[in-house]
Amino acid sequence: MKVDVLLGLQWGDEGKGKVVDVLTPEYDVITRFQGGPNAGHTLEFNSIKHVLHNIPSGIFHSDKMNIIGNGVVLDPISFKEEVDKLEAMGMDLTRNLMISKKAHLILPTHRILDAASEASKGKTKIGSTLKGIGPTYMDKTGRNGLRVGDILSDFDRKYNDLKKKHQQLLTIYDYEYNIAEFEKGLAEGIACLKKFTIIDSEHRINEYQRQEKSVLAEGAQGTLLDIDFGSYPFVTSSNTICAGACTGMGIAPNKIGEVYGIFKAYCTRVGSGPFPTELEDETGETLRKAGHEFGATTGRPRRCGWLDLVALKYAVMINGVTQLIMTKGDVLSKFKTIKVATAYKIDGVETREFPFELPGNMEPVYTELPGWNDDLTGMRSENEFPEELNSYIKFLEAELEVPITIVSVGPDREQTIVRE
Ligand code: 2SA
Ligand code: GDP
Ligand code: MG
Repeated sequence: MKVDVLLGLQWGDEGKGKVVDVLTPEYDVITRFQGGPNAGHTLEFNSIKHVLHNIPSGIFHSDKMNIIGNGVVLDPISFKEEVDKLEAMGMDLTRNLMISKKAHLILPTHRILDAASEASKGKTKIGSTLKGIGPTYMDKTGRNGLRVGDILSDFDRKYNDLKKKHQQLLTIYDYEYNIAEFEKGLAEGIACLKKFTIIDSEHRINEYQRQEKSVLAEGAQGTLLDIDFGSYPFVTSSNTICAGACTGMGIAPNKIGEVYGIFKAYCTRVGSGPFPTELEDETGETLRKAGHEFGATTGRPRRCGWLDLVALKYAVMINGVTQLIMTKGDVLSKFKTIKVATAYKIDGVETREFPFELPGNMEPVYTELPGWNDDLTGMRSENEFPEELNSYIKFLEAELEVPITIVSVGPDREQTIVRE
């Protein structure tokens, strides 16, 4: 059985957590393959909202196995906080969560390096979540990092050696920090990690395949934040695209099955960097309010804008998307007409190809479509969809050449419609 992948096609926060939770009953195993506690994946059921950062969104289904893969960067302190919260609700995570030995550890000094680097950049900062993601992946590719498997022997010595290196690196920054503050909870975090089954996850996942068990891989962030193909340098430090699922789990490309690409019916971005269809006006504010567009990890207001088909087509291409999932169409109910960017105008020349750089003087070329001015949140079947929503969906399917098979009309599990 092949591994299906669900990933974000925009700048993250498309609703991955919600939809992975909804799809989990169809799978045996749910995995995370990249990113770390920068992610905030929200899911809602029985009127309770949960936000996950490190743990796969299949965790609320106690009969399903969840795996944190080798491509993930894991902060023992943040991980323990998340485990504590879930265990306080009566869950026993040690039964259905396993962790790869090869996942890299985010250490307190990685978080300090992240903060120092961002502070040194001033106005040109990336707008990182300050979770230590960049410095941890730098240590991974620089071949200095510590991995989860390292906690099993002589961890204190390894940690202190790397900490010394980091302290030397920090001297290049004019940045004051109190290391003891950042280290609070580290020992407890490491002890918490040790409660879990730490595995050679690539062997386990391939073994699941041989046993015909189904696996769903859950992406974090989004394609436009990918380290290779996103709006560099305003990106995260991992491969958020489908290929990242192969390297982040040890799965061969020919083992990938469905690629679910998830997108919002409009666009958001949190952090710095270009955003061609951004609306820095009342319309953007209306979207932010109606869509509750605030960072699920940091609480930062998300920048909002119209749907960008140039970027979305690029994301569909890079990921080989086989099925599209559209979320938050309900948020657009506020609008009489809805705009969609179908091209960019750069120096007077129109292009439909996502360019190397997104220059400040570029203008999106919009197509305007009629809005639906109808509350979608109570709808449970596509037969109830207003004609204008059907037209919007048809327009997107024709442009993207991939079917939209799931439409989400609210944050709750129940507010999910599978199209026939
Ligand atoms: P980092 O921390 O080094 O990965 O930041 C680099 C850029 O990646 C962006 N990024 C995100 N964008 C959207 N959502 C993310 N998760 C949180 C959420 C974000 C939050 O679910 O809302 O709470 O602010 C996420 N994580 C990283 C980040 O904004 C930088 O632009
Ligand atoms: P993720 O990072 O992709 O998992 O997304 P986030 O959890 O960061 O952000 C998505 C937000 O939209 C969360 O607050 C979800 O509860 C919410 N959400 C998901 N799908 C829908 C939807 O179809 N409609 C509305 N109104 N909210 C949604
Ligand atoms: Mg999020």
